[in-house]
Amino acid sequence: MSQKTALITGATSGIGRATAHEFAKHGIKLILCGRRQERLDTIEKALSKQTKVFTLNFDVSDKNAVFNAINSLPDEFKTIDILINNAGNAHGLDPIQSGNLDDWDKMMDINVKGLLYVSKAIIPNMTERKSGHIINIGSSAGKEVYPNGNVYCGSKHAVVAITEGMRIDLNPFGIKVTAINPGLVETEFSKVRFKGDAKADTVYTGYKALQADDVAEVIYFAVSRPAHVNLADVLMFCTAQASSTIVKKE
Ligand code: NDP
Ligand code: 8X3
Repeated sequence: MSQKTALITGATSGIGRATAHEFAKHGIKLILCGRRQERLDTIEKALSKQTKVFTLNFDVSDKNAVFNAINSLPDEFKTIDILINNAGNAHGLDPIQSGNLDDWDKMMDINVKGLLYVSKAIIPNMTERKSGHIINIGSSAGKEVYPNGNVYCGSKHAVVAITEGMRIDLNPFGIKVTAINPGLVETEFSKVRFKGDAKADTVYTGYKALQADDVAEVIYFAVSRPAHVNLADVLMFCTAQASSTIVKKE
């Protein structure tokens, strides 16, 4: 693949960080985004040995911050070939009747509206060039609702629907749009969901969950297909997982 430029949101941890490493191995130029500056600095330092790296610190749910950050890109990084809309998290795991409004706002603002803002800032350059690949990180929770997952599952169902809508609308421009939907992946996801509670430690015990690298490899596979091939939608589980609620534990 000739040298392309990818922008990855949520590159400071988990799937996004693993994808940055995977892309760097293949010489893809990187724009790495997140809110934790020290982590952006560390990853930039590590990956700059392999490829050109630029970092952007912004909150995807802050509309103005998104547009200011993307408009501030230096010329060398302005042409984005690959957009990985990955930033997101679950906040809480509560029945709908006792769910927390702030948690709901965060999930909708980050997982859904944040993905839209970043896409809106980047798509015009892709349509102008009639080229590009957008990968949205959905979830098995975007395919199947599980108990107490209500709003997180709703946000990921929205990601899957928006991905389909993007694929239809961007079809005349030859832009590829892909949804990668993992099941349980051992990242900081549960630490965020349970806000530091010890419950997070039990989520990935008793079986081998997907690792962030496993997902990153599939993302690279998707972006490295020939021009006429688009992986539209991928659902991936660890072997122990059969559905959102069925996980074979030791
Ligand atoms: P992590 O918590 O490890 O990483 C989340 C990333 O998102 C971090 O880099 C974080 O960076 C960034 N992020 C969170 N909120 C914001 C925000 N408001 N603005 C900008 N960046 C933000 O989780 P994962 O790697 O697991 O999650 C990545 C994606 O994968 C999410 O969309 C998640 O829903 C999805 N997913 C996760 C699964 C899992 O089981 N782990 C399974 C299926 C899908 P920072 O804090 O520096 O801003
Ligand atoms: C993350 C996987 O099962 O916690 O999207 O919803 S799950």
